[in-house]
Amino acid sequence: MRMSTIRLTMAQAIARFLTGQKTEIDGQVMPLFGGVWAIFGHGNVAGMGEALHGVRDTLPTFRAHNEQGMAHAAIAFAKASRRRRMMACTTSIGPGATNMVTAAAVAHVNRLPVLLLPGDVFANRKPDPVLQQIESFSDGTISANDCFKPVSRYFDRIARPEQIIPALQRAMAVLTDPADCGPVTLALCQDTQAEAYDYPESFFAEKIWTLRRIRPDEAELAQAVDLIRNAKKPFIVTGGGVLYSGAERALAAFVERHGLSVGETQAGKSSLPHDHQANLGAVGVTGTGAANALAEDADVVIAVGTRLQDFTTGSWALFKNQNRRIIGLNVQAFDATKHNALPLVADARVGLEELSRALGSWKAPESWTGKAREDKTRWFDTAARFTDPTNAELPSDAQVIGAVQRNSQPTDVVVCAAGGLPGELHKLWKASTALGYHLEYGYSCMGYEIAGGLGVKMADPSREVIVMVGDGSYLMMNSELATSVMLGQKLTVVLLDNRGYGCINRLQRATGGESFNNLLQHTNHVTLPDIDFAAHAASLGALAVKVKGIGELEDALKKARGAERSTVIVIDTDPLASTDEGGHWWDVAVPEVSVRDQVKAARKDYETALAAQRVGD
Ligand SMILES: Cc1ncc(C[n+]2csc(CCOP(=O)(O)OP(=O)(O)O)c2C)c(N)n1
Ligand SMILES: [Mg+2]
Repeated sequence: MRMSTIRLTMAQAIARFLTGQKTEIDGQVMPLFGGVWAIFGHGNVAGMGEALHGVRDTLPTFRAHNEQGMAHAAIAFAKASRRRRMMACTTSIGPGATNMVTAAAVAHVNRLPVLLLPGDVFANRKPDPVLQQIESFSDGTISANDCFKPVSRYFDRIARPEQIIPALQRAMAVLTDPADCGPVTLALCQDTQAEAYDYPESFFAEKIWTLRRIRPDEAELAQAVDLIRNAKKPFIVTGGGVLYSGAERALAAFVERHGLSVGETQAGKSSLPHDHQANLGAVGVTGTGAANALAEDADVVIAVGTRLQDFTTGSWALFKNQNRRIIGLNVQAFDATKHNALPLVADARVGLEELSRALGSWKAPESWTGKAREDKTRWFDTAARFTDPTNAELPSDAQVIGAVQRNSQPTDVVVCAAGGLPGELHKLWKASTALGYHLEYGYSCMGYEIAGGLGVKMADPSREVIVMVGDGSYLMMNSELATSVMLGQKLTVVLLDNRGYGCINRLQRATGGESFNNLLQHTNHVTLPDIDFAAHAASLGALAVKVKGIGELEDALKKARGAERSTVIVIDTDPLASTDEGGHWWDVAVPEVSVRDQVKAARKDYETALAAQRVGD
């Protein structure tokens, strides 16, 4: 019997294949791909453009203004969907494609799924060099899209239409695998997109993807249980993997039953409500005094679903107890074995449930648990000093955060990525519900904020999305604000204008440097910029207002909540203030020789601090 086939172009085959991919969430089957972001040009308009038009009723196409921005939106959509839904992005060849490389790195670092479909040069090479084609003098297989290779979990170049069959199957394997999850790039040669092939019908059959929950290995589980049972000072670090696994309830049950306390990474924040007694808040460089006090002393650190990046580990100087061991509960062995950790390779939810079953009625010592609770109460009092209302003309970031918090609902989502705000939010923001705190702090990519906020809103339009962004990040990328207005996806953007790169200026000072090239006043300039951000935002179609002080900010936030359209609230802030309670040393290399005395002094302090850094254990 002959296999039944359908004759399609390669691009039509991709579009059709994507419509067949489904996901099951809470018993409900829905499209796995929430849509395709597209900016057309040569290299995708004729091929992918025609194909996407053909499926527009089942797989919507969204037009953005910047390829990096649209990919940020796609990535944020996936993060806010706990990686259970995702989006694809298609670009023209050359600059359209390479504009997306930074976003690919964002998805790579944060382990988030996104399907990138940049156009590529002609497979037949006949018109070479086409407009925007780079030319290697030594390698005929290289195109600009090779830039995606180090920042993709899977990369392929499609030069024949039938190659899309194994390539898409491999793509799906990576996009839906909890351990290998990340960006997939399929570079689509322009002529091949338009070439037809007799594809087997079976290739387009509906496929329902469910979350694969890896169960722990028995020997690893037994070792982990043994270690925890003998712990006197156990401590949990909760990362993004807890949210991607939907393990919040399992985590709460685990800590309640065994009397444990939790410190949250940026990606893991909101996996327990802020007022859960076991939740000590942020841990690490931007951690709370309460979480860091325990982390420093802990003898067993149970690291759940975290990459243990330097902000979490205080550049590996935070966990000071000389006898401490780490248990790496992670779906990915690469993460589970970091720093000589005892690996417990498993899905977070299943791993916590099985650990708990095996631990039985074991509980952490009362004295240790009680200390944590006291530390937490003290920290909340300390934090309030920084977030309480003020009449100051130039409020601090923390005071703005306090105002936003007072005017938010438990289901709101706060979105941020770079600048001084992420550290302040990590320490001070009180997240009540899972996914209510959306920080891109793996790549901390300036420009993610507004575009990311758009993706978060599209993932769950029922939640209010509050984007907090610095003037620097806003200037770097704001164009998807216009897209949010165009799509009717309302955002509230709070823009903190401290007239420059405030956090880097502070870091520069802390490492002995002179204020130089960060705040606008310290730059080479003929005219000191005085940017009217409200006018700028209004020109993109948003509602916009400039407020003076915290009182006016609170009024504007109330108004923004009732608004239908994206609203930008601009407030001038103090570039020098930050929350100096809590926190931990961070390894930033200070020059060994310098003519500046301040640098010499900073170097001395740096060398002292380095002594506490643990190498490999
Ligand atoms: C794309 C990108 N470029 C550079 C950096 C390094 N960087 C981190 S924060 C920052 C300044 C951010 O300025 P702003 O958004 O105004 O926030 P502020 O520091 O003033 O709070 C810079 C340059 C980065 N994270 N991302
Ligand atoms: Mg700034």
